[in-house]
Amino acid sequence: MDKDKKEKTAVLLMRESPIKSPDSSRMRELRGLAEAAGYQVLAEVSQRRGRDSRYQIGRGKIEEARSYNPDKLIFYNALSPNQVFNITSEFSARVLDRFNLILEIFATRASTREAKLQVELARLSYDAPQVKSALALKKRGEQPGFRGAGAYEQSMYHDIRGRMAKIRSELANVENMGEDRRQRRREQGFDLVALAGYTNAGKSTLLNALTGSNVEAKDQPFTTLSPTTRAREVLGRRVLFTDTVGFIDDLPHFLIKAFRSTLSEISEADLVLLVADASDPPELLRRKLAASHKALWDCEVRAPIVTVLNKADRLDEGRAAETVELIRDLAPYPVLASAATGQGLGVLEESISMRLQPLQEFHIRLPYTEQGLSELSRLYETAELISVSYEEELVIRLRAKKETIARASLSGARRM
Ligand SMILES: Nc1nc2c(ncn2[C@@H]2O[C@H](COP(=O)(O)OP(=O)(O)OP(=O)(O)O)[C@@H](O)[C@H]2O)c(=O)[nH]1
Ligand SMILES: [Mg+2]
Repeated sequence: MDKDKKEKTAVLLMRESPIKSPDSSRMRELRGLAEAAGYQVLAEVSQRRGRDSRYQIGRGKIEEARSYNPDKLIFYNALSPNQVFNITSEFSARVLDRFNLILEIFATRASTREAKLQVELARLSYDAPQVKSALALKKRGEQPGFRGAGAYEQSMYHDIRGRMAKIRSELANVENMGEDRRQRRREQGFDLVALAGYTNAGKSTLLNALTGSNVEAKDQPFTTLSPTTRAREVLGRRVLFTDTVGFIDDLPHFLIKAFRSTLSEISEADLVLLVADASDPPELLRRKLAASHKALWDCEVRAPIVTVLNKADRLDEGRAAETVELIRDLAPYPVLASAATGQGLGVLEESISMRLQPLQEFHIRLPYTEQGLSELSRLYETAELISVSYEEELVIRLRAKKETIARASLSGARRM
């Protein structure tokens, strides 16, 4: 009604399963997402019932939502192309589901070329099956002898597939560059630690606390889309910490696939810090931890995982101990910490250093030449030298990563 309003408005709708106990945290999360996407939420409408094949939720509930006259109806539940069509045409309402809402947020936050391509790929992966099903509907309704029906969708579908292939190949290049970069960093003696976890858990704040950096951290979902890497020494080890995009419940697999090049910072890390918000109510904390584990599984993480129960400053000692007990099955040895106050960061460092692969001991020779000497000075930087003797050759005992030694062999290092 109000044509002068500046903010987009929305009503949120959620159909809850009648066999599960009601869970208001999901609606609260949807509200957070809607607000992060710039919507003013006019009302929340929910219903416990089985899925309605035509509208997802009951007709009366859609009418109730429409009565607020919002710009958009935003559904928690995923909508099929048919449901979108039915609701749009029968209620003259514009609809979004939670996945589209997440993509809207991602689209506004994407600042790097990589992030933009990933968002576009996710959008196309979502659109492709919709266009395909529109095509199938057209074909079914096609009259015999009437040629050309569905031609528009057909060519659109082709265009989408073509564009997806192009983006995938560009992202594959980015991923290869990432692989090379990780290789170089390991050669330089760094261990790669990824900060992963549910969105808004405090990953960026923790990166800032650990490395004294100044990455944007805000009380809203999906502040971080692109990874940031910062160095810091942890009990004598050179470590690179990488802050990454957050997880959320029910992430479609294709979204994870679209973000593969970014998520490879997690899948290829030497250690993953799984950051969780310990101040969430226990059931919600468990749900978010389970969703994070599923996402780590989807990312094919093989590295050890250290769970950080962040925001411990918000818990008293009793509740902290209770929380640790309640999530024992999901996180056997969590570290209670606060990125905001610095509490627990010393314990976290010990835990990190214990879970990193120990450096291996090597005994190598380098030629006593300018190149050999310059490699030696590099090794002072990138490894722990135990002894060096200057004989006809340089005879060196050291502890290092195997990648560092492989790199040194290019300068003539030989293992003894
Ligand atoms: N009290 C308290 N607040 C914290 C702590 N760590 C983070 N926060 C707050 O939690 C909110 C989210 O922090 P971020 O660091 O942006 O969280 P994130 O995991 O990087 O979130 P996304 O990038 O959006 O996925 C911010 O308002 C932080 O100030 C903590 O240890 N204690
Ligand atoms: Mg962040």
